[in-house]
Amino acid sequence: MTDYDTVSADVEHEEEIPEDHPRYQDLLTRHRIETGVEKGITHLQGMHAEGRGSAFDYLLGEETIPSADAAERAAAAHLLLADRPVLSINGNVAALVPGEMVELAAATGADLEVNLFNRTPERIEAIAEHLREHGAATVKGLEADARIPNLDHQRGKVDEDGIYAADVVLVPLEDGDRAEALDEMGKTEIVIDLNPLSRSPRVADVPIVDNIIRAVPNITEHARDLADADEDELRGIIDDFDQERALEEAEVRIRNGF
Ligand code: PTJ
Repeated sequence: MTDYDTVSADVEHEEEIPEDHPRYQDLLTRHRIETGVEKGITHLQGMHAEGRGSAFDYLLGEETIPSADAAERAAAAHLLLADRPVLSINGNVAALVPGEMVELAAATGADLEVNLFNRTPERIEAIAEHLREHGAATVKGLEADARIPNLDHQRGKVDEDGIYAADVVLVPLEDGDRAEALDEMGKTEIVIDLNPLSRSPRVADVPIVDNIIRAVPNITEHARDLADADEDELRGIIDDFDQERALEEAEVRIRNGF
């Protein structure tokens, strides 16, 4: 028996998970989602979503593959060039990377907006408060004074001066219907999703097939690196990025392991 066998799935604090555990990232992710559910931030369905993601991440080797890194650099370029960039936050995102999303917003001048598939006033407020505790000065999504066209009432609720007016939107772990509806609104969409066959990354201008816990800090790092880049350089990075190829490379890696 290794020491790892003594690591329980229901540790109380994430610091108890040994960082050298071979499945450290998976245990950490699972723990954060469970805590999110307990706090009323994450919906129970978020656990199913996490399980699906975890299986794909295992097949990817739990690492950022080169095509995902290129997508993360293109995402940073889009966010820096945008007039009104918005980072969309759901219950899984809030549980997994609250502070990291606040940092990305600061590095790119983006707004944070809570946008839920299973929308209730209690969850919206709990997530907004959680983000504030992690340093967010302003959180959008509470007004909900506009609607995404062609999406049913609850799921289509957005802020008029947030996602509705945004030119570039980062939508991690997104439901396919909403990703399609945002695409139809003409938004430049950046999607983080570990399943390259899912509808959301397939409609995205920039599909990022990577675990959100690696992807978001890496986009921030690229954004900081590109902070002094001029418009031509940023446009060059965007033009060089090939979304079809990124999806294909992720699928090949998942199917073949190389
Ligand atoms: O908080 P709410 O009410 O807005 O609900 C959020 C969930 C995630 C429950 C809802 O949007 C949903 O049901 O999403 P889906 O349709 O299950 O899609 C989630 C996608 O995210 C799946 O394709 C997963 O593979 C992927 N995924 C899950 N965990 C991660 C992930 N991708 C990147 N990083 C992860 N950690």
